[in-house]
Amino acid sequence: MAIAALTTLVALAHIAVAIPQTATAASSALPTATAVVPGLNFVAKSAGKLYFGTATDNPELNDTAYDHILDNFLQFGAITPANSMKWDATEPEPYVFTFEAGDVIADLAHENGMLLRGHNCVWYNQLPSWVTANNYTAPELAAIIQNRCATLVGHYRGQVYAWDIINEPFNDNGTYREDVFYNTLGTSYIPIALTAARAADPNAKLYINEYNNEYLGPKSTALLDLVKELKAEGVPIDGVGFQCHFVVGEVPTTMVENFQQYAAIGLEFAITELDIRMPLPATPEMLEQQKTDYDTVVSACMAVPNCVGISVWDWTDKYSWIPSTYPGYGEACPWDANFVRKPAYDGIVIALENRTSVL
Ligand code: 9MR
Repeated sequence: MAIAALTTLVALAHIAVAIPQTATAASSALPTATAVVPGLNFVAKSAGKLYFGTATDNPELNDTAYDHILDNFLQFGAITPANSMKWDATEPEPYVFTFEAGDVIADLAHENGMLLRGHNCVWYNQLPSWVTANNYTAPELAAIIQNRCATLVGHYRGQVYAWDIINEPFNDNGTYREDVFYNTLGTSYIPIALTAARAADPNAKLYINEYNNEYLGPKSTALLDLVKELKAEGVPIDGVGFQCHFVVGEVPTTMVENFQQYAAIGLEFAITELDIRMPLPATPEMLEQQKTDYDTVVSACMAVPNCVGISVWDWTDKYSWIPSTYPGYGEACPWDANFVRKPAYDGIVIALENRTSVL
């Protein structure tokens, strides 16, 4: 970071410290956060991590109260577009690319001095129908993947810290997901995508991003084996993403041991999509458990130096994907729908501060 930017950060931090947090919408009896810190990214960076970040999405940016918090580098040092760099958003027709919405997020990251996490290049979901409907041959689909990764990653060359090049390639039992890519090309689609991405932006870290790989089990083993194989074959791969979409009270217990296996092969990794949902309505007890659970997950990242950063899958319940996907569940984020910090916020701070002598 440039010295000027760091000086500004420290100056802002002191201002922020001087102003105690007030809960603006504490009309309910539910507990709120009490930590008085400059922000999550500030604390994460002070603890030696590269960033504390968040996903965001273009429609949310019309909400000025939302923007006010999102744009605060003391809170968030990395941004991931939740939807606007996906295949359906960026290549709606074969070999025709649209980057307007993705550019808005890239510009936002740049203007705020935040890192950008690219998400994503190859995924079975949010695929435009042309990819699956045309019965492409293996050489045709290989060319489509190669061109997509080259064009997408090339468009954002120099702007992205890390790209989720491959998203969710495995089933929970450790077998490969039988999507159009695997069914047409076997596992060869993975090196095709990674190699094209490396050529398109040699400085971007290339990640494989997964869920249910956070704990010891067949899915994590399969991913670890894949990464070892890619490295042995000289295929570019820099990192693994652990999404961490969890349920309150059900956070896995083998995260640290699992993470250490990835560190042992020299890989960096990140918590890429953290949220911890609960059955609604929220109770003080569940919010307390959620605080413990956020602490547990962030502590697992703190315990292994190769864990470079943590991103939440949006910071506020107002825009969380959970209620529409898991009816009856919600309240998964560290800020509530009124932008009031929840006990979960304290859980994150406690985890980050336990390892630092700076603050
Ligand atoms: O947050 C995204 C949501 O707005 C979309 O409707 C959803 C559709 O697939 O994708 C969400 O993001 C997903 C991410 O890209 C990959 N991991 C799981 C995330 C939550 O579904």
